[in-house]
Amino acid sequence: MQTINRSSYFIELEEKHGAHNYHPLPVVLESGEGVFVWDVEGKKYYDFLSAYSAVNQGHSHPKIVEALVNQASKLALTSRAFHNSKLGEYEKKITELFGFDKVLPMNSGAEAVETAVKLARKWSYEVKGIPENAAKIIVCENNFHGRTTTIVSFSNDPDASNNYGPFTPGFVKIPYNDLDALEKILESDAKNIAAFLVEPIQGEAGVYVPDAGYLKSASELCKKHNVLFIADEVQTGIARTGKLIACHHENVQPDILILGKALSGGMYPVSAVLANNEIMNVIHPGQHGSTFGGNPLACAVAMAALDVVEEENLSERAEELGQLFRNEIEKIIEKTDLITGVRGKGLLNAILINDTPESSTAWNLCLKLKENGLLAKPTHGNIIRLAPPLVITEEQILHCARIIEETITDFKK
Ligand code: IF1
Repeated sequence: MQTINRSSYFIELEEKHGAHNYHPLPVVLESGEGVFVWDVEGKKYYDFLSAYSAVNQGHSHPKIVEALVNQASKLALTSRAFHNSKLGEYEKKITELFGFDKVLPMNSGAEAVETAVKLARKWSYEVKGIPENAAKIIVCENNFHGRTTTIVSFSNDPDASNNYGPFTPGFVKIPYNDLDALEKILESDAKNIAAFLVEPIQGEAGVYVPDAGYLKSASELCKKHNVLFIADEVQTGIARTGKLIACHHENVQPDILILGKALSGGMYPVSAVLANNEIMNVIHPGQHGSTFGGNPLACAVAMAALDVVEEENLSERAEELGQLFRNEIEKIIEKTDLITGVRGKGLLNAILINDTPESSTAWNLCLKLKENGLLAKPTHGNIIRLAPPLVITEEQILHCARIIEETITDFKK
């Protein structure tokens, strides 16, 4: 096959045989290592999306690949009808690392969010004493927690929810980063409120970092009103923002912690819900689970992925290199009117493009970045998320800043 046609060959196959539920950048990736990916023509790119922060440890990290291959060649799946020799070791490791009594292992992030919703509701009826079916969960405007019917029931993004009704009741939306709104609803209706579900940074909404102290004050308000504080750290967790979880920037320990994505280093779907016994012990045998949840392969991969976070000091790296990256982008902003700002924490950042969300400017800039060897994708029109694997080096950060600067300098709207 002629190399020039390989990309179009693979894209046409997806177009013809696959559901059109995505609009990918026109690039077909075939291999990856660390911060780099290669397309089917052999072109090399810096990956500045990291599969939406699932590949924090870098593509195909040798330690994680080895754990995957070794376990897969021994025992991949038993179902929870039987015990297995990896689950208990994994549960001990993850509960001690994140500081909780227990973990409920699932697979996708959305499954973990659904698990947290069910757990909070069940706790609110059986421990807090809310009348059955009366429990409410507070969520934030512009949230993204996954794509199941219940989760999109509390989304205000029409693309996520249109024509997927009827929706699951029992959710109340308040503005993000608004303590007054949270206090007001808690003071008026705490007796019927099970939990407050929040992203420590709103990723999909455009990497919105809340005011300093927001998470701390919100968790204190919840404690005051006997309402569970649930942190969805699927995207912000696992060292991405410069701490093991973003809540640790404010010394907040959530009542329920939701993890996913980089919990496996992007090697295998692994998610988790962590909580202490008062909450987790409301679940009894047969009341929740999934075929693959806690399978030995997932456990072996996740243990290796967590080892890499610790052994390679990924939290500290994200903190230092994220600051360096934002400083470099700020210098670029001084020289161009195409970018109006940069925001983020650790190595979860985004640049704001000086055009309307409806414009194709951000998309066209990403196409030019692709030509120059850097892959990124807009979120919500005029915002481009920039989130490389946390194994990136200082030299590579500086190189990427130069690629971004050159692309912007040459860019014509
Ligand atoms: C896609 C977005 C990001 C998440 C948070 C739960 C989940 C996600 C905070 C669900 C998943 C993914 C979904 C993925 C793209 C990506 C995404 F653009 F969709 F919104 F990151 F911002 N909580 N986010 O960010 O986890 O079920 O996907 O494992 O749907 O294309 P999941």
